[in-house]
Amino acid sequence: MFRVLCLFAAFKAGILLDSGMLFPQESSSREVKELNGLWAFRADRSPTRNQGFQRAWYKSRLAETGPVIDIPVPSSYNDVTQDPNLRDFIGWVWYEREVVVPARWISDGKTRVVLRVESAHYYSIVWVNGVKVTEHEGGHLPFEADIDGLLREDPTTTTCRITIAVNNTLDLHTLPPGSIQYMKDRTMYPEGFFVQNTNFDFFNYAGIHRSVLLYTTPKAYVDDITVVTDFLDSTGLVRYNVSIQGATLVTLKVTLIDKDGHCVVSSNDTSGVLKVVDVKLWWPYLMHENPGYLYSLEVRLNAADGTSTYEDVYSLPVGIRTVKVTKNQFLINNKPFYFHGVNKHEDSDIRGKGFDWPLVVKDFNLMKWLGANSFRTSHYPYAEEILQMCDRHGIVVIDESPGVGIKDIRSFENASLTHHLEVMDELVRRDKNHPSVVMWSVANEPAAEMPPAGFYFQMLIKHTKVLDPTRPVTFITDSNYARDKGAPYVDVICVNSYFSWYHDPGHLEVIQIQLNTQFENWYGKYQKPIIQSEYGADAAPGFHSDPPVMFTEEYQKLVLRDYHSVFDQKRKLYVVGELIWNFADFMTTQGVTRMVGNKKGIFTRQRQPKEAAFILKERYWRLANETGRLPLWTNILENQLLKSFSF
Ligand code: GCB
Repeated sequence: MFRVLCLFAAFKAGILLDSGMLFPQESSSREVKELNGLWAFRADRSPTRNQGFQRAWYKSRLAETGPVIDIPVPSSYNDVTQDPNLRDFIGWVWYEREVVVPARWISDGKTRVVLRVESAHYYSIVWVNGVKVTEHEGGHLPFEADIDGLLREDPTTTTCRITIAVNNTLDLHTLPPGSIQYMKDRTMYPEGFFVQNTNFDFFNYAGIHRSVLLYTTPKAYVDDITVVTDFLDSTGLVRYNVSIQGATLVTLKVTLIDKDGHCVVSSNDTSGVLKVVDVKLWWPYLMHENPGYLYSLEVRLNAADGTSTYEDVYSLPVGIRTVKVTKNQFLINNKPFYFHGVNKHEDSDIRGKGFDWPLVVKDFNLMKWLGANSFRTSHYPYAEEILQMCDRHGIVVIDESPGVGIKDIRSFENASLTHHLEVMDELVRRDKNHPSVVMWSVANEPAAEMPPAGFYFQMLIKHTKVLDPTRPVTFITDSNYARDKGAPYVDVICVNSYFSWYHDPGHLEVIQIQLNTQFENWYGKYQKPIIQSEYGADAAPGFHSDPPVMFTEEYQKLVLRDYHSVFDQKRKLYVVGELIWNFADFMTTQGVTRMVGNKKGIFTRQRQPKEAAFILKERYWRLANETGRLPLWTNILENQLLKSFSF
């Protein structure tokens, strides 16, 4: 009973945004039309970047107001042409695509048509047939507009022209923050010269990074579903809440279906608790023989108004699992979970941050090869398709907001905090139902020592816990424990450190002592579980030296080895995870500390292993053997692997 009450408490908190953001899905009542492919494109190169608005480029076909080029969607625009000015462009760019809308979507009067952009970086304005339908701030989360009303204004035309203007400029109150600096000294800089300054270490790729699509629902539809799960002995508990739009008089049927398609339990209420006998829990990869078990929650709605009847069907994948934190453990399904994983970026050659299925699948195969059971979405929310893969494969996720590089005191002002809270609303609204997401990270390495940081993080973390009281919240720190204003409010301490790299470069002999001190200080002060959320060293692939020097593959390996020996002592006490920086090399802005990007990947940007990858692979499989239960096929592989290493 107590557990059920807790589940109810979680629900009362709810989500503050007033509409849902369910992933678009085809069903007997819904259609999806992807608008990916080539779009017409023009960067507004006028000195003010404002010509597109002055001349209303959205009012007619883009090709009629000037030259256009082909740009693929999804993709960053930066690396697909030979034009250095487009790679480094700052300001508004314009995308346009015409689409034929099936006539029945408009003629039947019963269909809702939604235009959805999965992500466009950073600020977007959207027009349909020259009429503004929405705008959105933030580069990593989806936004939508209902457009059927507009389409019905002229039912004779089924072609609709979608224009999206996207601006990548970052200022002190955007997330991530940045600033524009104008260089006015004409003896040194050309007319109109300015730069975008940022305090984060990845290239500010821009454009429409994920799918754009049209989807339909009936006018009366399932707007949102929230599930929170628990279990008691062998009975699973799925507390659900369905919110409906477009009708008040509805009948509803909610059915939980297992992997074999059998109905497990059903209900006719819009909210309640489903009891699942002989529950199959959702387990992480390498913690159980059968990881990532998903049920499906089918919600079937029937509604009627004076003239029409409506039926809507939506199926939500549901993993039944719990997450808890004690003072020195991270528990999944009440069992200690040790994160042995990676930090990633959405980043690859040519595509930049553009979503790409072959890349996603390759990365999952590499993570599984490595024996990684988890990753952090450093430093922004990733595509929802990636979280769906995590749900299915049992890869555990620390889901991070784009709060990276908050270093200027003005970025702690109210305008920033308000936006940061909104971003957390959007993030939790999108990702709340993914069993793979086990913790929210509200920011990475903010200037936690600045006076306003305490209030800022207290607000942010409190707000996130109200949005979702069922998951722990953290923020990632690189500052000294004594200066860190956020630590008192987080559930898990996540620390980044680069001993023998940014501190005492070249001195491997400091790693063990400094890392030991780091852990003892943090745990001594806060008695909370600790994750080493970043550590690593750059290695230019193919660079070798013995004795090792920085930037060689040997040096990277030795840094890992020394960190690992301390992790092995502390993981028996209170360290609950280690995430290497980084899974793969990635692009950064140009600068003297970066040689064609950040080279701390254990894989190259083309996803080939450096020597360090093999060190990590050996370690992660050994950890999995100690802490988890491997699937049958991995035992066979593991035996082969053990034979090839001498411990
Ligand atoms: C960090 C940052 C990450 C950087 C990394 C590095 O602490 O969180 O964004 O890329 O260090 O390699 O410097």
